[in-house]
Amino acid sequence: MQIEGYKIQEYNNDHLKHHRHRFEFASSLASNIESIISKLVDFQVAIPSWALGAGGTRFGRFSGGGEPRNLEEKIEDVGLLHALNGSSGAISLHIPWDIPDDASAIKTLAAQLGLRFDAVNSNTFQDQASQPLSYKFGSMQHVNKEVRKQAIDHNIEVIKQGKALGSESLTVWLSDGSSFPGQLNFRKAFQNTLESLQEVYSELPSHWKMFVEYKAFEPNFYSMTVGDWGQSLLYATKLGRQAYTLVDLGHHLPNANIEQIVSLLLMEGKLGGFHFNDSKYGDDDLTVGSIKPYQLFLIFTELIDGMDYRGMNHAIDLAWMIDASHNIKDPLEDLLQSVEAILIAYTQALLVDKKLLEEARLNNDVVRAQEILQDAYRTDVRPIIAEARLRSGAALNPLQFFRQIKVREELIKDRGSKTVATGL
Ligand code: LRH
Ligand code: MN
Repeated sequence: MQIEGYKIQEYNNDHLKHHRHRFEFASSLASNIESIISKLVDFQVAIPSWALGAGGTRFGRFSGGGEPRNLEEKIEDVGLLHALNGSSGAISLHIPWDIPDDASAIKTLAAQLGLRFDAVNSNTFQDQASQPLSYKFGSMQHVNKEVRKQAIDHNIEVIKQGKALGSESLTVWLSDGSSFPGQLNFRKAFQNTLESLQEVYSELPSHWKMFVEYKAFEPNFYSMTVGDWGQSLLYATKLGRQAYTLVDLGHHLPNANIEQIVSLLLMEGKLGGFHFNDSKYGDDDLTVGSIKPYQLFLIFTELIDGMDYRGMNHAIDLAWMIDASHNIKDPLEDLLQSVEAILIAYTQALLVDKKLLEEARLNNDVVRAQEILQDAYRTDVRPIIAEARLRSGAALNPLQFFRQIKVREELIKDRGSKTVATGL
């Protein structure tokens, strides 16, 4: 399903007067409104190919119908999101869930929809039917060299797939670890994993990045072999300049100070990117900003501070990706809400008066520092984001327009109510 540009224009025209009124006020709150809007227009979030259908848990999966049946339809759905919000201009594929039959045809289709390919993801956390050796006891950490070689070969194959699509980065998330004390020699598991990652790293094209994604627990529940930011940083540092850590917001132990982790990883020049989502307990993969929007704002304040400290380009020097699972919401509506929450946190953080904040810190004026932060956080920046969308030809309110033109109903008519997308 494609949305004609003129339909979006018509919708925007019907809502222009109301928007102008709200934008006029919002823009009066920011001294640097034009630079904020151009940053928003450039800021693109990658959509995970594995989250375009309903997600589930071991207890159940409830499909809403009209799910993409193949990679082409997944790319069409991301194209639809991008037409609606102008900020979803990339897709992140998971191999083997999304192996293209014809990479150049897929690349052309994506380009026609204004999409590029962000990081490709390997998968050594499931046994594929054709796979000779099992990953039951891990992949790159495995005591058996043949299993490690199988995982290495898979990651090298994923790089090959990515190159054919124009991707320039590989995300390695390893489910490796142990579930019982005594099960694993932690040192050997680390050394096997590092040695295996080094073999994959040596196959990276010179301009590619490798993202080492850490996770505190699940599917192992005693130790994870890439269990926290420190371990991921150790791997990325030992691997070399093309290796970085990847921060999935749901992969931390309760109450971890993620904004401090982000600040230090940026300081070290070893932060590669994000998997945005939200959670209350574990790796819940909920809608971004739906549970802890203030934490997301604080993370973006550290991101902007750290990226400006290093002279990094906000739009392209980090990988902005969503990694969520839609158990009860419409996947496309959930993704529209997530992209909006990311842009809101980014815009609020851009409103923080960094000079005044630093002054308050130097005077140990804790109250003033909090007031400066929360003044920005308590600013309704949605009209500013809507203005950025208006200027990039997208819909003033993507979710409202998505429902108004009955996208899900159309997709169910086209694809049926029982289709199931590959993914989690
Ligand atoms: C692991 C993870 C990883 C993906 C998977 C779909 O929890 O976050 O990024 O490979 O989800
Ligand atoms: Mn992730």
